[in-house]
Amino acid sequence: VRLEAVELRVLHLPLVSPFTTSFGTESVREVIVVRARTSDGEGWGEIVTQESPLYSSEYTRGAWDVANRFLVPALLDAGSLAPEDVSGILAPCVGHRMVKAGLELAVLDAALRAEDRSLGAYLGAAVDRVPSGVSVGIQRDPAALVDAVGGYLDEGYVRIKIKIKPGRDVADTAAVRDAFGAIPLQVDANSAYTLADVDTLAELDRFDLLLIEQPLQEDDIVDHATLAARLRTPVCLDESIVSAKAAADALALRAASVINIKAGRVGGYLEAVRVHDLCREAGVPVWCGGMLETGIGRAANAALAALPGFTLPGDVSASDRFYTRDIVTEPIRLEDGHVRVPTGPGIGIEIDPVALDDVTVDRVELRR
Ligand code: OSB
Ligand code: MG
Repeated sequence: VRLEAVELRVLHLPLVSPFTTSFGTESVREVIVVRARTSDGEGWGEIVTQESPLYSSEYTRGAWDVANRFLVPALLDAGSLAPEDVSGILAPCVGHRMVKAGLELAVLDAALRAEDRSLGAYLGAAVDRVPSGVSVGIQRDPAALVDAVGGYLDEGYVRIKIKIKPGRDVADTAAVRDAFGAIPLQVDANSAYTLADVDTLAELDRFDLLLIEQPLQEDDIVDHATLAARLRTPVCLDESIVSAKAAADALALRAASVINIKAGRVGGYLEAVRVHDLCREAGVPVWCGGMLETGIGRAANAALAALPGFTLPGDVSASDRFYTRDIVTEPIRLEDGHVRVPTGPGIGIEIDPVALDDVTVDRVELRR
């Protein structure tokens, strides 16, 4: 496609309830959406950075700056390009993977729409719907957590993930196990522990968890291997897996036996497929993570999660898990514990222009 212009918008989407993790609480999702205008039509992408650099070094205003000053100009200068060219064009800029992922997705959406081909078909989706898990934030106390989890189970979510942090781990997990029995359950620490906490983390072994996600810091690969050897609960990496290379290294070092794949964190859906492929080759299960996406990223995640190596339910929940009003005309819905893989051209969503304008707080258009 020939890229003519790129529109970027910062959105502020109110959350249905505050979302608390070991690194902080979010009440409004600040996110960037990308509209690529090409000679063959337009395409949409989402840059999944958060307002503050707490989960990752990336954050929305930094993403806005690097997109405006470096990454979008590089793409506009390239002239004619295929989606597969985007990562190479952007590679001279170090890092900023979430920004690169959002830009690549917008170009990919435009190109696939022009071909009347769905993202799922392009990526290699093997199923028409994916099982839907939900990520539940830290609540006021374990009783409130049990209430929240019960609500999601009533809605039909097939797997529960609870956020933990030091002091809110064993008791919270025990409360959920006691209340609901043998449900598929996993925990996510978002890097809140160190190797000194191994005894506490080993206490979680008795709960038969599917996995513990990212107990240690992003760059603690060797420490994760040490920890994994001490736990019965499988260790899954999220923050640490920033590329297919990082995934290969983590597997080689036995730092993880499960991997969470997020397209934003690894620099795009094409790199995400490479992570999937190498894990599948190695017999390592993967699942699709989430970043409180709007309908754009949520629909794209459903397509990715439909690849055959995604053998565990992902954090691909319905739009109404986080938002009362999505920016797409058909919000992602939970149906019998599953989310449908879109079949329309490109990502398979249509933007609701009024809903989009209502949550837009900043807008810019860059032209060639
Ligand atoms: O660690 O998986 C995570 C949200 C923001 C940043 C990091 C994470 C999360 C979630 C929510 O757990 C996943 C979702 O979008 O449902
Ligand atoms: Mg995580």
